[in-house]
Amino acid sequence: LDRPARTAAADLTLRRGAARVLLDNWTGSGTVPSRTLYPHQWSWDSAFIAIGLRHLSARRAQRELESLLAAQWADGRVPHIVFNSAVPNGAYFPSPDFWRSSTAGHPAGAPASLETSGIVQPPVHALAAWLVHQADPAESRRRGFLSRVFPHLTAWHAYLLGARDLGGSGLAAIVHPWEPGMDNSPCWDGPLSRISPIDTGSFRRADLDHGHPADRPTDLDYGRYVRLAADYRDASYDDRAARHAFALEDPCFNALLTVSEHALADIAAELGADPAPHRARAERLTETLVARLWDEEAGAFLARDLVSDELVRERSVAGLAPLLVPGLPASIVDRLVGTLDGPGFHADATALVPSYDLTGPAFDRTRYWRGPAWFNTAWLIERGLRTHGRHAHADRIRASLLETAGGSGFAEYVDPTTGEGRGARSFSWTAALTLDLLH
Ligand code: 9YW
Repeated sequence: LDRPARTAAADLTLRRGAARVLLDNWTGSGTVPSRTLYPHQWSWDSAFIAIGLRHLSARRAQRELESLLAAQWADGRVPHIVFNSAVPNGAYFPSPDFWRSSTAGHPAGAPASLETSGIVQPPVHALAAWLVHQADPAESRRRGFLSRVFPHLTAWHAYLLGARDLGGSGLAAIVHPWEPGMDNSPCWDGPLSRISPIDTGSFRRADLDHGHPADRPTDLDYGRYVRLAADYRDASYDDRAARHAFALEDPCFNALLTVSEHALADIAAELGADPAPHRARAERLTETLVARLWDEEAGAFLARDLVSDELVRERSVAGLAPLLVPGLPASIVDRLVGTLDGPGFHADATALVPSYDLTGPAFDRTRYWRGPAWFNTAWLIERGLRTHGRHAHADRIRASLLETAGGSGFAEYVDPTTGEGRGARSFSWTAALTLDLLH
């Protein structure tokens, strides 16, 4: 990975290319992850997109987060998809007529004026809001950005640590494989095997119009995803009434919640409010994350299955993401860095981190979250390494991310065994996080 330093001209070309993707994927109030595959607004995509967009237009980055938070439900949940009503129903499955958010009249209180999904994605939003503010504090204060988003963000975290603390441990649980943002990760294979799939003839997979079947989740996966989502919907998205046959504490989801809670403390201080409760909560989350999900033998954090109350013995990039957490014990940081450098996660062809253990039984170099390396997780690990002063290691990931993003036309993800781009191109978070690392 000893490559010549990048030139200023190469950086300029890359910056222009990334900006082009974000301009093309902007809809007027938010950004689609991909014009073809994902033509609506996705929750954690928007947070990553705002983090890059702030370098082009702080105002547009603010609007990205504001439009997402405008779809927040009364119970505090931020939906994983906000549907664009101008896009035909068949362009993405499951569509609004599946989720029925605006018509259900359920206790969770979805907005009546727009259509959303009923599940969530990882809480990167407070971190994104704080970074967006910092890009242009004067513009942020002029628009009252932080004071407007702060109540939404605190309600979001209260939902996750209230209704979604299904294990009663102080961590948030995910109730669907789409919620951690890594839908077909091998970590869910065991817990999902208990779910009887809905007949795949009863719905049409729009994703296969754009993605290659070998790169995408299988029909069996989809049958189970649809079953779980339909059951949750039929329980009116009420976390107390729902049976939740699939419920896990995911390390990446909870690490992002912890980092975002630290961001809420920073935001509170900026607004003249008391940061202490947020700081204390972030510290409690850190301790609980370690106590519940750290596994010394694996050298990684593992997901905890709340149905069996056992750790899922599969290593994925989600278990390395807690490197982001500032207060992590030094011995755990050392172990995580060792795991990143070891045979499971060190790929010769790219410094981007594979989504799943290269030596694991389910490793598949092309199938979505079962091996391919993703740009958003590379950005998280890069940031985590810097958080703990591992700058040389972070520099290698940064260089690889920039080179691969530009060389692949801002691909959705990368084959870690060849470094080749796969999936959709002109993918928004790839472009956004490229811009962020160029700054
Ligand atoms: C889906 C939009 C989303 C990402 C997820 C990724 C995929 C599948 O696409 O989700 O249909 O929602 O797994 O992380 O947010 O880019």
